Amino acid sequence: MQERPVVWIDTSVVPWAAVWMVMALQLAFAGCQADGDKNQDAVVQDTTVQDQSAQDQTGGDVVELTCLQGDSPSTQSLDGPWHFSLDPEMSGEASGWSSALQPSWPQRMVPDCFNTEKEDNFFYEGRAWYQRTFEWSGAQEGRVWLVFGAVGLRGTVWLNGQLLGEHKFGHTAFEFDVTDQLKEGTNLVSVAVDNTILEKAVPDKEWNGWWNYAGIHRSVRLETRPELFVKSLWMDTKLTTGGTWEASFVAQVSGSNSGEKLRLTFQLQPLGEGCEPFWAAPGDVAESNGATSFEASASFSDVSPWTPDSPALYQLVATLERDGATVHRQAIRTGFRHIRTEGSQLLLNGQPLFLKGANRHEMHPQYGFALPDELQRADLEDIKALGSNTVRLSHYPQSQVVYDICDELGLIVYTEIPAWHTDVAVLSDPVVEKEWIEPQLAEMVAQYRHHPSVMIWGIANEFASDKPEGRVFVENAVNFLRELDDTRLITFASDRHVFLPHALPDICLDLVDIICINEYYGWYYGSMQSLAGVLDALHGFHPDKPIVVSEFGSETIPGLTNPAPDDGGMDDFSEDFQLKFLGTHLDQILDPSRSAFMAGALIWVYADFRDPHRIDDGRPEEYNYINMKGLVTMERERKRSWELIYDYFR
Ligand code: ADA
Repeated sequence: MQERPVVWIDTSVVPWAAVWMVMALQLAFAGCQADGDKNQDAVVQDTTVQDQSAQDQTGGDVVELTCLQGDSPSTQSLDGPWHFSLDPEMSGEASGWSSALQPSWPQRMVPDCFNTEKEDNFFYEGRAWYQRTFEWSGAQEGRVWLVFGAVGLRGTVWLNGQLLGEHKFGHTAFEFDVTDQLKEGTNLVSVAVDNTILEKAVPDKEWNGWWNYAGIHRSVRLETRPELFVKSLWMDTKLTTGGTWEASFVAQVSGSNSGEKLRLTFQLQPLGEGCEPFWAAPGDVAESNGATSFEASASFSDVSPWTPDSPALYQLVATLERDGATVHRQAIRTGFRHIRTEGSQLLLNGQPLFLKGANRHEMHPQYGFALPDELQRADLEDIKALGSNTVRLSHYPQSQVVYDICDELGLIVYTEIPAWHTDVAVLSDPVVEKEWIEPQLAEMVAQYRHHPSVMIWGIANEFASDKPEGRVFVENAVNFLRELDDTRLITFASDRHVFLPHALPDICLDLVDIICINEYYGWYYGSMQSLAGVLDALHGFHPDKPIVVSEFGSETIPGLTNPAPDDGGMDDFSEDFQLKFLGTHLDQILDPSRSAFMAGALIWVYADFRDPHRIDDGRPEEYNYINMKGLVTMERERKRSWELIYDYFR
């Protein structure tokens, strides 16, 4: 994207009402301190904002808007060639790889997953190293941050031989203040990546739900920011019964401030042409656990709501001033929307809502997790083209660009942490709670709460929610999450329903806002016709909760036919069986007799993906290690079921 010069107009000089605000992209972060604290995690909000170049006050041309993609005047990308080596002996540190460049190593292009092809490390589990040098001019105002979009499963980072720290979660961003470690001239950054699956962690040894891709799989960059900057910014909105919108604004400030007078102004404006601010207010200082934040609230009556059919976006700007001078300006795109339940009804902006869509892994056979933006967009546009209004980003937080695109397209997002089949003894362990569950929930909320499309937080996927330890986990996780954000729905995807209609094993469903069940009646168990009784019985156990079928699907080899698929049996890989399976399930879910409590149908899964436990289940060998329940293949070729879903969803 052609970078545009950003022209600043200081609002303290020109009456700001006449001023077109110029937006520069600033990434908002809270940094990992450079003290090498191994468990110190960054909390990052990576925003993409519109560059609203100033309109010439003499009535000159109105500059068209461009959307900056992660670049800011002070960004230096570190994407591209990095030296790479496996480290199966775990001897890299002892061999000095953290502090000395190994120029003989081959290079790989970052963002990268190093184990995507069968001939290279496909099954590798262990440590690997990426290294590169970069030049630093030395000139900088403020602090310099080294930012990673994501490293999976875990990453440890050194700069010029100094340990910066470790980030233990594979699908969220993290960063380090490296101002004091940088040197003028050539610098060496070294990253040890580790995809060893751990016993007491999230995910744990029970995890085998998708390929254990590993690498520096999202962008790396240096960011220069003021000493004091707005690290996160968001707007929460509620629709009153009177039809007005009550909005609350929060801007969290990071960095050192020796007591000077700070002032922060919030400003709201439409996106696109004529984006004149229509509201502004000073923030009130609120100190919360040591961090300085500014808050404001206001009511609006003539704004356009964000809905899947009309995802109206606005620009929220926070201008931070110290002693009267502007020190930092942060901007995000936001929207007016309100998600809530009323008994067994799900409501969006006061209107009944039925979530229709698919689950989507951020995976591709060629790129692993490191999909280029155009492929991210292609997936989401195809899901939207189905007639979907929702996407469940299974089973981990995905790249920021995915949520940006959902904001734009009008796809409601259900996003979750990767607690997939995690042993309930692990989930209910207080150490795991503090080291793995709460930090991942906190990073997910901090980094994604500013997106209007995000409406549902998921705390886990298929665990022993029929056991007391499962209830301990859910209670703690829901309470922790609610403290961070009480404006969104909280849930988990349950598979403890299979004994319905006679009994409901799950003992945790009363703790969440909506009930989500992953069900495969007619594939793994039972008959596809038995879903109706299950849904009615589940409603009988929890009459006050909306019910969503968060997963349903069957393995399907494109082109395989069966003229007479029966009602069950997980050995029928034909497209005809998938058509019958999906159609039968949707007929029962969408039956008008259930419209008072059925609130969603999310197909498992949008695209086929690599899955280590798909083997020896009757499939032809060439389809080993592929979860084929997709509506499209791994290469995104549509199966016949795509049209079927299009007809149902339209
Ligand atoms: C579970 C799980 C999914 C996938 C699915 C399947 O519901 O949540 O990740 O593994 O089963 O394909 O069987």
